[in-house]
Amino acid sequence: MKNISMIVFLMCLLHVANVNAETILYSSPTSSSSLRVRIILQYKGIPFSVCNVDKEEIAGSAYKNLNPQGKVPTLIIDGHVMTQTMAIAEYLEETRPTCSLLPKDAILRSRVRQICQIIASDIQPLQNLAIIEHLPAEKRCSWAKSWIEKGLAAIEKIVSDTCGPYTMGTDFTLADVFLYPQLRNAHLFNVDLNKFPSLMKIEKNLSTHLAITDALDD
Ligand SMILES: N[C@@H](CCC(=O)N[C@@H](CS)C(=O)NCC(=O)O)C(=O)O
Repeated sequence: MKNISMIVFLMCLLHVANVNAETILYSSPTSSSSLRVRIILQYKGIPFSVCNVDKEEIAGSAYKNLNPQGKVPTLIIDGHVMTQTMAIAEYLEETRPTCSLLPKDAILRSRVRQICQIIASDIQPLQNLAIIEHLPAEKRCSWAKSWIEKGLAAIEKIVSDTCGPYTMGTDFTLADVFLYPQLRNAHLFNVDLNKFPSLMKIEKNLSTHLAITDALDD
């Protein structure tokens, strides 16, 4: 792992010198939020290196200098430190518009953001391990499963009139980027995806998408 204190020091120097630096993603192999950013970086062909941080490192003060919330992912790019996957996704979309992940149509763009928000704001936080650890052990799985099912049921309805191979038809979008990692978590918590036929079909297509297979290997 790269030394986090050293990275923070270098970031300060680079910020002062306004110099572009290596792109580094602080990530965790089990984190669905980290996987979202790995997929985007792969899809847009942005070279990056991954620093996997474990639970203790995430909670440590050196890492919190990078990410004050003590969460993954954290992206270091263009000499800046970025956190929160939606903010990172929007920044990458604005600064690297080729291989766009947002539809040109405003309504579809709003649908994409709707799905991303359902996942990032209303599903993932409620099944984040750091949160469910506050529940008695025997209740954790059913709690996470129930919130994932509620969120996926809404997304299944939303995509009913747009879905093709992917959530918005033939184009791979941020909605797919956010959906795939969430479906991976759904499996972990024994959610029966047969209840969501569109999402099952989309997941099958996403599982062979190069950006996703490469991101899973990072
Ligand atoms: N809304 C944040 C969520 C980040 C998040 O919850 N990350 C999880 C892993 S998927 C984490 O770091 N959990 C550790 C903790 O919450 O202490 C984002 O989109 O980046």
